[in-house]
Amino acid sequence: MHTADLPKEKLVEMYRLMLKIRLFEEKVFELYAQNLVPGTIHLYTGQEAVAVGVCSTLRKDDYITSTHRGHGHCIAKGADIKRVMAEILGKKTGYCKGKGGSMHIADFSIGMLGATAVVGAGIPIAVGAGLSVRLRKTDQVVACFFGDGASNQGTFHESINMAAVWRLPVIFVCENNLYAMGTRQSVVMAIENISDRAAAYGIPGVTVDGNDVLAVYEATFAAVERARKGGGPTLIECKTYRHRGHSRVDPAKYRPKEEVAAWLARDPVKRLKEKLLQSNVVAENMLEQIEKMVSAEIEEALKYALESPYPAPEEALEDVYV
Ligand SMILES: Cc1ncc(C[n+]2csc(CCOP(=O)(O)OP(=O)(O)O)c2C)c(N)n1
Ligand SMILES: [Mg+2]
Repeated sequence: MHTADLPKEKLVEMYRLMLKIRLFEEKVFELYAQNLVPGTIHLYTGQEAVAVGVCSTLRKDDYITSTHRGHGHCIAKGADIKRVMAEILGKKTGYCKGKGGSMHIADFSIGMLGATAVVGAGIPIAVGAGLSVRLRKTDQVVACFFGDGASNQGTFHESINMAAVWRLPVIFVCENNLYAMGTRQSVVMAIENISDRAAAYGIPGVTVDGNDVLAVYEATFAAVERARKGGGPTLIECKTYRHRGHSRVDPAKYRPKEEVAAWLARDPVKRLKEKLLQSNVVAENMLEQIEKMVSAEIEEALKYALESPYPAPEEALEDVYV
């Protein structure tokens, strides 16, 4: 589907979701500054168009796998932000009863198979889910999020090869934000476009502007259609940028000021807002109303999380695999 054909409601919903991720992450950043977040956090701020563009093409029963930078993926797939917030704050009402934290959220009821702190580890899990779809003979698809750094892991190459050979319904979504922690892509890769790697496995590979939600939507829509019909996997590289450092402890001094400024000027949330206003899809006051509603939802999630109890010490070993 061409995005010009998308109904107004769908475009507005994409904006609402991107804004929800943005404001959620900004709230989490504030909370960590107040020392309310145990463990580390990796914020998705700046990359919202990828999660929303991809997940907006999926059905509820389709699957996703996520990464250490996973809050945006969860929200875009429809997770309950009260339980996400509670998990980040280590509370008993969180998705993992407060014992997994920011990097381990899963919700099978919405097809969110899980985030993982191990870089590249979600990729074989997505292929496993794709194989399960094949064995169960359904027409579900799997979208697998991972970073540029993860694409240098063996898991990336082995998993894509297997998915390609078996033509599994997996969409490999590489969020190329140019850095793996402090390491710039050009230091560790001799190629510019990670999508070039698709050719080595005989699958389609495409690079899109990952700060343009409609470009991400269009590329994913085509890949999803192909995958549902048995046409096999696609590698989609989304060029994007994280607005903040790698994790809570990183001030990101290694990034040139001009580079940061150039990417901030291409803020995906602002770009969609401008597009909606310029094309008269919505009036400014409607967007203001959406902003108010999203802010209220986040405040409600925060209240829920703050008022929830911590898990009891004697629960520490419950739900733990040994
Ligand atoms: C197997 C493994 N190696 C190293 C790390 C430490 N580590 C955590 S995040 C990260 C960088 C990941 O970069 P990328 O895949 O580009 O994702 P981004 O953080 O940019 O979203 C590294 C090296 C890890 N968690 N797991
Ligand atoms: Mg990266």
